[in-house]
Amino acid sequence: MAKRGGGKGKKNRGRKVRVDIRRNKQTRARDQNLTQELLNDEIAAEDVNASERFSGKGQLSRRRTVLAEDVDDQAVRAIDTEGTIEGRITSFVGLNCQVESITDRRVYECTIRGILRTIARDSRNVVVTGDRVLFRREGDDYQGVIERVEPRRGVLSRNSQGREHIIVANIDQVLIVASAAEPELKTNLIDRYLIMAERHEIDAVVCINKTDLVEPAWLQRIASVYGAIGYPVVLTSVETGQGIEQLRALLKNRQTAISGQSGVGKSSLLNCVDAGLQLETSGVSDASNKGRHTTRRAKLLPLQDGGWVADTPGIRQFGLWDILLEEVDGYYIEFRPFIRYCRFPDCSHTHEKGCGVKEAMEAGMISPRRYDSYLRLREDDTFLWKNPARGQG
Ligand SMILES: Nc1nc2c(ncn2[C@@H]2O[C@H](COP(=O)(O)OP(=O)(O)O)[C@@H](O)[C@H]2O)c(=O)[nH]1
Ligand SMILES: [Mg+2]
Ligand SMILES: [Zn+2]
Repeated sequence: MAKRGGGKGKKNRGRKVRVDIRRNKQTRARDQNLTQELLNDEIAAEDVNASERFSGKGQLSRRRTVLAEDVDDQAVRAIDTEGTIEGRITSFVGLNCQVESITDRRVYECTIRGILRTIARDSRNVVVTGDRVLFRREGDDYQGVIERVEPRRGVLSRNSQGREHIIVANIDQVLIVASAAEPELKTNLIDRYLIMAERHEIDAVVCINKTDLVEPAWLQRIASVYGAIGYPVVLTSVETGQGIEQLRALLKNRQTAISGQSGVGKSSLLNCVDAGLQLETSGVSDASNKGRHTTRRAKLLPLQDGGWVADTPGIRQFGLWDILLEEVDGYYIEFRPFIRYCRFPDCSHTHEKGCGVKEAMEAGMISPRRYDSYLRLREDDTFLWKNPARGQG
């Protein structure tokens, strides 16, 4: 980590940062600040000429002082911000990004400053959908170059061949869409999305669509489980219009990632919320794109009333990034108050005697359905990715 420079400088003023220059990508720790890594890499890239970089000389390690500045208490590349525009990445078209200007919502076609690409620790995460960036207008029309990526928060990522792939950044909330029927209601899937949201510390809203196809009392019972835990629940139907107004209010002025199985009605719902979107429905585009590269990239759709929605890939392609088996109990948020009553500190809440979670379930304080979902999750290893860097063998 960077050391703070002398305390004299005012906040957000340039400061000197001493950093290690290292090119060994294998040894990076998970918790290291991404931006700081970017900075480290940038110095390395500036320091090493091209022939060295491609000669495969292996690890390079030395120290150097560079200029950085603080944004939200994170160090970012110091640039001359004069003449730059604040924007938000809404999508990728080939190698170009579409960037929506924050001030006037105009869309610019931007390339990425070469240095940002060269330095990237992981070429897939240089710039991601949802990123806040500073870009400079260049050329005619609405074209520009991205100069800097601001620190990310609320990141959704997945495991792709053992490495983190960020799907979308700066998400305020995840809207988890399920359908009451056709396809049948899969609450275990809702639970998995909830775990993902908890892991990434992003708010979650549960939406159960196609209420017109089922008996209301049955659905109420299931939905109330999530309401009782503390998640907002909205029951919707594109057919009857139920819940659409409520959904529209939930999405307004927020950056929302939409998750859920193909065919549950995500596109139909969004079309109802904002008629300007005109998304393809019938789950056709989801199905035909399965496994294609394009589906990995989320796209931000600006809403007329303010805010954005990001369509994200289905959970089957969505190996959860970096969740350990022994952490899962904490992501079932209603288990948390009871874990401390377990007799064994490493209680798995499956077979142990004196288990606080099981006792709470038996006393009616935890839903048996949620407890069962927890058990099933523990059995399904494929769902969890074991990060070797965190000592899981
Ligand atoms: N009965 C009923 N069908 C719906 C509802 N919402 C969507 N559908 C249908 O479900 C199918 C899949 O919808 P789509 O929006 O493409 O789902 P997506 O794959 O999640 O985007 C389409 O045939 C829709 O007409 C609803 O509320 N009720
Ligand atoms: Mg769709
Ligand atoms: Zn226990």
